Amino acid sequence: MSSSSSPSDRRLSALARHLSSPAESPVAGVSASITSSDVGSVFSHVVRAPEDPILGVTVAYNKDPSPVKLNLGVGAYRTEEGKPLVLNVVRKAEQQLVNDRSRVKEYLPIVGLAEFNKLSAKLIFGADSPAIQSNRVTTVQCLSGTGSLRVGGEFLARHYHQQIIYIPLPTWGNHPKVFTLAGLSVKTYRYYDPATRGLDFKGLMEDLGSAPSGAVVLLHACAHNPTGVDPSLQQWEQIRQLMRSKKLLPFFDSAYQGFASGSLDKDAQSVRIFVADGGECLVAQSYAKNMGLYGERVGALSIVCKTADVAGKVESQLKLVIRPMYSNPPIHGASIVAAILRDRNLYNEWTIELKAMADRIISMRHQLSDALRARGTPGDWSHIIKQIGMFTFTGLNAKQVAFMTKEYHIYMTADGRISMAGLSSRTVPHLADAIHAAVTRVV
Ligand code: PLA
Repeated sequence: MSSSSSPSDRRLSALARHLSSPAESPVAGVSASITSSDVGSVFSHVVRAPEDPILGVTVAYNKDPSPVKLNLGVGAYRTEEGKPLVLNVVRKAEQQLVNDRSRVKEYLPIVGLAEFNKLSAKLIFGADSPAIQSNRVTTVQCLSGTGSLRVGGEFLARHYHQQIIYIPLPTWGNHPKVFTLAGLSVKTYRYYDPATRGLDFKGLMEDLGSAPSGAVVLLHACAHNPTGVDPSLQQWEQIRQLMRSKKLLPFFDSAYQGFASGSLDKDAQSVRIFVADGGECLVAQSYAKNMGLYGERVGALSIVCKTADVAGKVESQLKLVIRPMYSNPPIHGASIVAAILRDRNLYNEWTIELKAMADRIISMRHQLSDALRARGTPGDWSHIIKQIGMFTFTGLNAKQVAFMTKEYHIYMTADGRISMAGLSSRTVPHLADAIHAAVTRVV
């Protein structure tokens, strides 16, 4: 990448590289033969793109007429009855908003709802965070976690000297696309060891240790997606020391605060140890999972800076990223979050509902593990209980996944990830039967 090329040139060439990567095959390429039915359209050269590897699972699921079908693809919480859940506390907050006749639908400022931003920073950094108290943090409301990552990526591409971002291998499938299209150059660091189904800590430290000084490093704050494997606190501390000594810039993706352990504070510890050393970092927060606000698209990007002066200037530039992208964010979801975070009773009620969701997921882990043991399914399945958060990274291969979808109507991503939040006591036996058949019949 030449340093003299303009940001838009860089973006186009990055996009071309991305689209020609073998992982994305069949490729949404640029040439195709024109068939007779296409003649006359200026878009006749457009090639049908493949479905998204995660959201496309839901598309396939919706087309399946089977009564026993089960969607364990996208990470969306379901109740024991298999239904989507709107939290009680969200219903209450929405009622308050509806009842308040003084509320209007005017545009929010470019950076979003001020109170939401303040409370979101407090939630992730802690109520007594010195970084917040000294105004070193700028927080802008964005379109959920994805929008926050994208705005952060675009800001870095414009204003940060090092254009390389390291993402874990594997990671959430959208990460490389978000950052590539933001204009950054994406590289990976080792994270997961399939042999132990645990963290490849040595590989991680080696790869970050040999990263160029100043590189950005994407870290999952907790409940790593898709592996469900997180560093221990001691390992986080070692990662912090290494990253600070090499001047690597941390960019935390916090999409599951409260979902890993059931505790909002515990799940924010990784972020807080980095902020406590006075250094700089970025954090993308999502309320999709922990408040069940998926479709409301509510999240925040915080950038912790060395001084209040720098933070103010950074915020002024974030506005220049956001304004031409979507002008300003939507008001409803952020108002719900602010209503809950500001009110002690609603906040407490939220933490109880959140813990109940986290506990139900943990109970699904135990039920699935017991069901496999009862069937004598070959292999070590202890990782089902050890892994953390919404997903189990089963170790099933793409052929076994395809078999389970075809024969059992169970839908999951091709990498063998299953959303534990989509399971219930009623559906565990069906999944266990399918896994048992897959590992005994498909190699
Ligand atoms: N970061 C990580 C690590 C995620 O897993 C997800 C969502 C996001 C960010 C973005 O979420 P948001 O924009 O909705 O706030 N991952 C889901 C959904 C749950 C998806 O792929 O969009 C998943 O199934 O992996």
